[in-house]
Amino acid sequence: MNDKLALPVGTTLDRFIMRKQEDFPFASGELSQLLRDIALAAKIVNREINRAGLLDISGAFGQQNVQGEEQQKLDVIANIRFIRALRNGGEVCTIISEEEEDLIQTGNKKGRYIVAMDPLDGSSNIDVNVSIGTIFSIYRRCSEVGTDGTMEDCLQAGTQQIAAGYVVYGSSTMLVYTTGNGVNGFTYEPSLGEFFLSHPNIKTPQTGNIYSCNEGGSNSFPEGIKNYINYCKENNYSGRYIGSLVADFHRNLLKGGIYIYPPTAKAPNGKLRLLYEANSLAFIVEQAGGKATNGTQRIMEIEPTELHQRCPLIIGSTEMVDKVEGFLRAEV
Ligand code: AHM
Ligand code: MG
Repeated sequence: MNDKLALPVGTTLDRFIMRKQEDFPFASGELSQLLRDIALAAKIVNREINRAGLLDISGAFGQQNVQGEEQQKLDVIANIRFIRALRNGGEVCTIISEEEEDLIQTGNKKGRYIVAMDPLDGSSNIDVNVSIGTIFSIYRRCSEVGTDGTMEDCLQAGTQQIAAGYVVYGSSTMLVYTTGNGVNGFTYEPSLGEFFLSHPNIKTPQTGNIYSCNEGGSNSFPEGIKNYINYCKENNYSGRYIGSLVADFHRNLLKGGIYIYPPTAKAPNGKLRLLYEANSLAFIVEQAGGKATNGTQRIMEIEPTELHQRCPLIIGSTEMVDKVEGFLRAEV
């Protein structure tokens, strides 16, 4: 990042986005507006989450999402809020959401962007007051402006992302995003209703001593992963697993560590979704100096074939991800 782009801690997200925009005088400003729309939806969802206990709106809604998992009420609310914000903003022609089987046309045929999102990830944690998150990726459409977005627009490889980010609703709420020029994190100040730059130019440590995976499924992990986990134990690493991808990823990004969701007997392609979980976090981790792979291939180079496709995910500090790949290679 050059100095011109460095803004002081405490800068509001709006000002930050505006100042970045000034560095690109020929850009239309639509991406800046889109990022603001996402931040607005995040504030609304944050409010809903904070009210969830009080208003008793958490708990099962009696529907299942496209993966056959029970949808929580807050998932539904977050989905509606994000879609509404993106539709009202006008920059997005088509949305892919974890909560909806088909792509969603916003009706904004002039919109130049596609958004892929998991509006509320970590749904099993909603009822128990544990951190949850929103994950998003932004792509430029390849189809002609003036029409609905197409499946081809939606099935672009992660390398084509022009922005990606997440919101973690935790002990404080943070929005972390990249537009391909480093990663910046903003902390929400609820009494002012603003996100403030708190983590400028995030760089993840090259190595660490935290490993995060659901070891309950380890009997059916690939041998290379089992061996890596043994290696972590032999070296007294810390096992940390919240079961909320955003929260696990965020901790490891700041402290150094690795998150692993391998293929298992229950989930032969892993559990996580390529388009709105793996790719988004892969773009962020790479921008922060880390690495993301499915074991054999860079996540962002996987060519998607389906909207809700899953992939194994090994993501975090570069040296740790390299180590896992080494163990996996030794397996064959
Ligand atoms: P979700 O999108 O249905 O919430 O599932 C994704 C979540 C991730 O946040 C988390 O890392 C993972 O599922 C946990 O899965 P498991 O319970 O199998 O460990
Ligand atoms: Mg999810």
